[in-house]
Amino acid sequence: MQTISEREYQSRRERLGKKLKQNSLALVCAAKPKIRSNDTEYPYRQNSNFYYLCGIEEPSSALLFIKKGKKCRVVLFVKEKDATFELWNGKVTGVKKACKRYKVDEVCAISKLQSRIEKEMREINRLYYEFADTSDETAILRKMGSNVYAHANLSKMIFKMRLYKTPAEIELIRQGMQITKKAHHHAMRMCKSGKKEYELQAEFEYIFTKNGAYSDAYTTIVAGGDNANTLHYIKNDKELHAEDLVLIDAGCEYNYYATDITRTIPVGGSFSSAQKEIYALVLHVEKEIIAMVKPGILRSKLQEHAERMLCEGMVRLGILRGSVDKLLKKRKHKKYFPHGIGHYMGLDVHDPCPYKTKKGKEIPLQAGMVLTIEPGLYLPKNDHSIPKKYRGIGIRIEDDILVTKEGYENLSKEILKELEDIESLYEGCSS
Ligand SMILES: [Mn+2]
Repeated sequence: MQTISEREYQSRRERLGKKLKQNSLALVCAAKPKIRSNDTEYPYRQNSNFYYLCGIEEPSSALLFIKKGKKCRVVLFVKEKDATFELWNGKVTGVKKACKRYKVDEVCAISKLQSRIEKEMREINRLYYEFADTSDETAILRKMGSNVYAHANLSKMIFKMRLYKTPAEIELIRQGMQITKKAHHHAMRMCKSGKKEYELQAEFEYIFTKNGAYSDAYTTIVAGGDNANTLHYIKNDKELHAEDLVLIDAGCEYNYYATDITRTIPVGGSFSSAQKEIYALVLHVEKEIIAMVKPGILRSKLQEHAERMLCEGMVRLGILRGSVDKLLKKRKHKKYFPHGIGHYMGLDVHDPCPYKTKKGKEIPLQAGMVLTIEPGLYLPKNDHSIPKKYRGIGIRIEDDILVTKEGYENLSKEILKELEDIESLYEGCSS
């Protein structure tokens, strides 16, 4: 299994250190465990920014950057060895081992963080930390620095670094994609009239876990028929009907990297002619937009073009009436395609990297970025302005695209989406 090398984490920390102003402190902390109820916790998930800088999965850890003049020192704080804690919760790395394992300037016990910050702040006049961070460690820093120093939101600086994926990161996304592919194809085979949506959800969770994916990258959406017209439908508790489509938006998180794939398939194994018409339109638009991806292009151009093509298609099918230009101007098409054409993806499924510069200028796509392309059409059952045969159809098709120097690479191209391929997958499976 490929992971990110210690050398790569070190170079990320060095790059961040160079961005900090002189005489400053920057603190990035591990995520705080979250209580589910009483004394049970949600499964722990590391803070993506902290993980990006060191790959450490343990809570109660922190990175302190101390920049004096041009020199930046990185101190790692970890939980100290504690036999009682470890009896219940498993081994922790501890200071001694962390010293050997991580290429930082110094390793200290997390219990020493406060006194260390106090000491360093005698000479420091600028603080960087993640403004939204709720960890106890950041709370210490925030409290000590209140009113006295210049503050800056460290999150944004790290988000900017995360915009461009390295070959090692892309490799992890590729590995995760193999698992997500397996799960989607498995679900296509298991899909059957009379099953509950959550039964298909369970197939995804089974394949993800069985193949070593940490979890899903977001809550799986299994939306049969008209449920697909609720964009974030996650109840997944209804029965699937042979005559309906089912929209499945699901991707695993593998080694902290997300995948995000949507396929819409016929429950009964074949598309009706009305379903085919909508599907063919969405698929055509998806492919056209993917083909436009290349360095220099603006995401807003992709959005605009997708909206125009979907609007033209809807006029052709009689879903919208009037001139395409006028409909676009009045935003009439947004009723049936209300969302964005895609988003960045990485350590977070919606990677929070910047879409605009500080001055508000849109950032064009560049090699190394990863984004989803996901057009959809959502035609609610109770919308009587739509021709009857289309009512209750909701279709989205979503792939994950790497921007390359030459143009793009579709990282999920192996996950079936052609009408005939999906239908023949059912034929190949008799159960
Ligand atoms: Mn998505």
